[in-house]
Amino acid sequence: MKKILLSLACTAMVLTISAQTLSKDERMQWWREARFGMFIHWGVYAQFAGVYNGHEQLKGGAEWIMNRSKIPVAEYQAMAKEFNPVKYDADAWVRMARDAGMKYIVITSKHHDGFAMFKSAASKWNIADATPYGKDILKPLAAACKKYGIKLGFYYSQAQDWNNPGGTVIRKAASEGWANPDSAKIDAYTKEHNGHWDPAQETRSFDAYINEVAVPQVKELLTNYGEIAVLWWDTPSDMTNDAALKLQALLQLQPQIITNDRLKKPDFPGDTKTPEQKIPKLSDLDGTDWETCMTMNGTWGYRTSDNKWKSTETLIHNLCDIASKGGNYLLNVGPKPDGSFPEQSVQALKEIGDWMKVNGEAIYATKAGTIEQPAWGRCTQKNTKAGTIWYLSVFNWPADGKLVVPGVKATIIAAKLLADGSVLKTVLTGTNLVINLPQQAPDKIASVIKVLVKE
Ligand code: JFZ
Repeated sequence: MKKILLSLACTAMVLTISAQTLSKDERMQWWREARFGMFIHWGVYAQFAGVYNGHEQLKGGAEWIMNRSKIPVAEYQAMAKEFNPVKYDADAWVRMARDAGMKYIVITSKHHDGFAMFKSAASKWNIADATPYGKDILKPLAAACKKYGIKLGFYYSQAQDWNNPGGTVIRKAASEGWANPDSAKIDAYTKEHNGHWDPAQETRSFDAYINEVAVPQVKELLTNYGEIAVLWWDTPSDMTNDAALKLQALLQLQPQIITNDRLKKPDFPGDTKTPEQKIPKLSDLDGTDWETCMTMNGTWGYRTSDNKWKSTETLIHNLCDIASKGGNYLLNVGPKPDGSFPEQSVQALKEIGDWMKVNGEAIYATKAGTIEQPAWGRCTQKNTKAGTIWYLSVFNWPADGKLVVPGVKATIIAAKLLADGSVLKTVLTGTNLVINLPQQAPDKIASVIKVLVKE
């Protein structure tokens, strides 16, 4: 008996010690090498798809429709009865991410509408209990991620919750939803009620919401789905220190987990900064790990009318730009209510994947390039035993066949085209390196030149 107790105590000690001894660098290693991930925004809002009672949502992402359009709680919850994503195929989703060259997925386990995409004992407002689909979405996703070696992260809206009473609301004008004739009246009400527009949202205190919904749900998320790589908090509106401390303490359930900077500002910086819809300028960077999240069109959640799709060229150039500054790219997909990805997203993912298969070496496990923002493209680099490798991603292939790399203070050992390994002639004059290129760019979006140098 004593022996068993002793060995139990030892195991517990080893577990605690290993949790404590995971340094930030150790936790961040896979993430810093990954460089590219998939964001997924999916929930009951997909069923609205940007339209409430025939009114197109006027402003904001489609996942905000309940707040923008001031949809009453009962009406919004009735929509869950229509949510039946029979085409949901977690295995296919993860394969699409993997084939695009993405190394991790972050999915909205609960967005601001408070709808849990998992079976939850803390609130009936969840996919298993409130929809005809009746099944946990995250379970098969976790299994598929494990199968394909893709890391899985959960987005969780910890403060804003428009359906579970006691959650907070970022107040928006009713007229931003649609031309509701009652907008002025609604706005007067939300002003008096800390943003809430329906009395059903206020039948519990914020502290009680944290204790009865957020804490138990985050516990569920960190207990029932195996290893969780990322906890992606969002919109810490009216967060309290008490709530943030309680939620943060739960992260001990997953000692290797990485968190972002949106739990509560400024005292809970997390591990990563999260520039949204923009790529930071070099002068904005301070050495903190960062990840740009971005939509492929203009909305996070699915919206039928949104056709502002970014070109594959823009998406690949963004990825190169972000890698050249040492950041990660978290690119969003907003699945349809039936569980399929929009065709445009499927196509873009496929095209990015084709590029990554040839050129991924210029992205994964690279660091920011010392050659900053040349006119023709972007640069990353990697240290190897043989020297430093520069990856020059050329967006604008020079018509005269001479690529000029300015400010070079290294010895050039060899230069090659990454696509086919063909050797390129180089001439270094002062600090100007000229690389002689073939007439034709191997890739019309971005062609990578690999240069081995001694710095
Ligand atoms: C938030 C969400 O509200 C949005 O729906 C989406 O999930 C996105 C990834 O994150 O959007 C924000 C959050 C913060 C700011 C703007 C949009 N902000 O601080 O300006």
